[in-house]
Amino acid sequence: MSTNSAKYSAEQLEIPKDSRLWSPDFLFGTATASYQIEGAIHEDGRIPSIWDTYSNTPGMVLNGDTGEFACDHYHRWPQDLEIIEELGVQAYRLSIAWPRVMDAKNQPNPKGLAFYKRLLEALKAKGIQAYVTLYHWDLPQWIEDRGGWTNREVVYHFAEYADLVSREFKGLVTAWATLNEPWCSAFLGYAVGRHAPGRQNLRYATQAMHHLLLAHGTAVAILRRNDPGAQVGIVANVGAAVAETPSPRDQDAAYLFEVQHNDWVLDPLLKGSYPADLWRLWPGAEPLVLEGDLQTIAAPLDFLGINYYFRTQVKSDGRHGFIETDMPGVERTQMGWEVYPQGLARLLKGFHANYRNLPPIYITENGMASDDKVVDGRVTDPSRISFISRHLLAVDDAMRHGVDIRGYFIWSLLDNFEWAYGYERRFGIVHVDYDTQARTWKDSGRVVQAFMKARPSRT
Ligand code: IFM
Repeated sequence: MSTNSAKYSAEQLEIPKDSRLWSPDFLFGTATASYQIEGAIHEDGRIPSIWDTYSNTPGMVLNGDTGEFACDHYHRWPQDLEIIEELGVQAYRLSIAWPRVMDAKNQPNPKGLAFYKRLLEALKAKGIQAYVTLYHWDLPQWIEDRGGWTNREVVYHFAEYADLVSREFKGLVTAWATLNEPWCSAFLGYAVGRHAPGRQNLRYATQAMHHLLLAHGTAVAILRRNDPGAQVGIVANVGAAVAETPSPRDQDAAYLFEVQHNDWVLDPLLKGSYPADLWRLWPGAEPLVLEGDLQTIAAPLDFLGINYYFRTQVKSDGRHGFIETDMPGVERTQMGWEVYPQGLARLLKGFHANYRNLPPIYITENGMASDDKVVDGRVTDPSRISFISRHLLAVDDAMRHGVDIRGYFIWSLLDNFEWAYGYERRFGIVHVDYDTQARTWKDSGRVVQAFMKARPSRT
């Protein structure tokens, strides 16, 4: 039995009283993704995804972990939704597993669709808004066998998928995000092979990015047509860089890092062109772009989701690129990532200044991993409370400088399958014991709950 008598209060987040974060119009939520939590990979007609293949390939994922069981959310979702309700946040960001809702001929799988229908209806009944991502990295393996994101044909398959789910779930979704973090899908998946499908060719990566963005733009029109009451957007991960020295070459290296991580995705979406400096970094790696593609990609958005985690120090590689360098002594998370909330504020202000048509922003992911343990029914995670607090202050800072930010989602609701790092890295505000599937609230979850309780409710 727990002897946890700790007290939690909203003040622990140290949000100034005049901050918009206190307003009930500012949306708070928490986020997950299908492959990271669902498990049940062989049930109800789900077909294999690239992450099943990748994680079952020896040496690809730490400790040989796979998403086979994960948090068993496929069976335990009612309990998990109760946790979200108890947390008191207004929104839940989840993703649909394409290989669960369509078969290997890209035809509907009624059982898979029924799972998400039940879940979305239960969220609605609880008054929790659903922010739904179509693609959070679990590409059906049969599509990868035909070239995956490097084959333009994937755009048509994705369009069919977007059409199906937006017809099926019309009216249950507040906001659709087409893709989560296309940079990771393209660069980590196709250039460096640290994510599924584990390919290693820069030219594949740039072509994959082009098809990801084209699939996004194509889906935007479909989602709007099928579910006109929902918002439509996309989620991008962004990175902040700092140069190791003030030398012009190192400064340029830091600039190129951000071109590669941020502008590669945001420029086509918001300006309708790829950043010219990307080809200075990667000469000759331009994708094949057909007439009209960039116009499709730059379809107007209702919102832009921004995921931010850390800053990276770089220096010139002596040629036309950059290399990452160590920053001894800085505060880091269990991932080894630097804790640097100022980077989030700087990037948001920069996007606001650089993109004329920047849509309203949601911070769709922010959070940290720590090696959390349950001791006497309690998980003490002061570093996560401080992390969330400082990043909320960065959001507040950006809003005070005119950036239109509408909400903030904590990554993640639960500890889960952290891709190449398996189950060792714990991002949840709720702890998961993978042997028993017991959920234990961490102190951070309780503090967020206290903050939500202390906010005035909308009248
Ligand atoms: O767990 C991931 C998530 O799937 C995508 N954004 C980053 C998180 C932490 O690495």
